Amino acid sequence: MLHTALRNRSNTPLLVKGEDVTQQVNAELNKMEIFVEKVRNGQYCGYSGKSITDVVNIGVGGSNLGPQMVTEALKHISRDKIKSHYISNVDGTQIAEVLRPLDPERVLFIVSSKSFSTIETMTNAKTARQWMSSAAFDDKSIDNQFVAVTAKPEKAMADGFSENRIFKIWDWVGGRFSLWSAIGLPIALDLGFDKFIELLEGAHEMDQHFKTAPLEQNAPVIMALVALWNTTFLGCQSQAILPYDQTLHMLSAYLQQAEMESNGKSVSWNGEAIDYPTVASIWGGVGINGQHAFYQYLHQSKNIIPADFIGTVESATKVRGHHTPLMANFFAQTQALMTGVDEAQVRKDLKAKGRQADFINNLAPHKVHEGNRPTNTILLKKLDTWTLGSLIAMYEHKIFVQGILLQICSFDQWGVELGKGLAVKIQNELHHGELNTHHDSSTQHLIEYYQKYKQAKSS
Ligand code: G6Q
Repeated sequence: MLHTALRNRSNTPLLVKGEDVTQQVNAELNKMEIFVEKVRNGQYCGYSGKSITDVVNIGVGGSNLGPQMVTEALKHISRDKIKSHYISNVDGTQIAEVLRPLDPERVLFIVSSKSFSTIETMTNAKTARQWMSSAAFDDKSIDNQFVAVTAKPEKAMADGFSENRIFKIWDWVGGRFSLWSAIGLPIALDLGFDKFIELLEGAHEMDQHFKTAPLEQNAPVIMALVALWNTTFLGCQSQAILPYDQTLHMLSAYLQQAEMESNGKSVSWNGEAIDYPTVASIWGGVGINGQHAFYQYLHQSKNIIPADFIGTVESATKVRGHHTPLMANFFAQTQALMTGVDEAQVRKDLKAKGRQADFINNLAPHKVHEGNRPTNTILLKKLDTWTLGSLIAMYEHKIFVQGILLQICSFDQWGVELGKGLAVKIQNELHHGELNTHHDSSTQHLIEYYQKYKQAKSS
């Protein structure tokens, strides 16, 4: 995978099958820039001649999580010229809720799909089109309000997108590594093209670091080795991502896909079964909220959960009196997880508070924290476009190094195909009210129940 070519800001030529992809990337970036400027300047209008105020990205997985995580993280620098919205779920509730407050005269839809065949995305795109048609009364006039991002332009064209409304990505861009390409169009529309470039520059800087820094100072390499140690050697089965910065509230969801889809494998790149654990399951959430929810488990459960703590020296939004208590918790939690507190100390503290012996005997074992729970601390000066680009790129390279160490292919995702294929067949059955008998009895009965009650409801 060549996602680093998407942010190759030094413009060094990079040949793929004899073609310089840097030129292709730059050409597409130019096309994006012109489009973004037009939309943000109010020159690109909806069917009634009004400027665009809202952008709705329709896409799922890699065509959703990156742009959404980034626009959420950089809300504080968005001047709100354009508001971004995301539709990923085929559950109609999401599209209904997203579209409800929007004005069809001022919305731009981005249909974002590398394959341009993902059923969820195509279904949502069709519904968006119907919503627009019923408002505009003229199907042709709404064309401008739909653009596509895809590696299959011919499919988008067959769906009615003209060439100037198609932004290209390439087969060599993996979905979960694609936010640096035209998949990042919602980011550029939301923040402005110059900010999008800053994001790419931050990532490029990390690419250079990864390429040139000695191994013992190389952040992605160190992160990968620590992860390998914790998971493969110490047997830790999950890993928490705990940002102490509200801007990063979607980071764990983003990394969950990036790490788990890349390295959640059980055969080597030669196709041989492997007998060691690969990547831990990734989860997490904003640190402070976690403290009042699941940190109990981090501190005292029998399972050891390594965690990445990510904080900032300077707050993204200056609200007096908030950053100090936030960061005090940040430092306190990693200290507590590392040092813990033994029974002798617990007893001493209780005694100093004047507690009686019986009380101390009963309570002491419950207050013991074993400590020695591994954490990585990433302390950023400030969360801005550049640092965010660097941070994401660091995790991308960590994933790559981990894949190499584990001898697995980080860039495929066969595990998502089986269920997808079955869903197509079952959707057909549900559609026609039929039931094939090839299912296992559990699935068979569930579908029967669904069909029976659905029919009863509609009769
Ligand atoms: C990412 C995965 C996956 C993919 C989605 C959407 O690496 O392959 O999350 O991005 O399935 O695919 P399309 O972009 O083709 O619709």
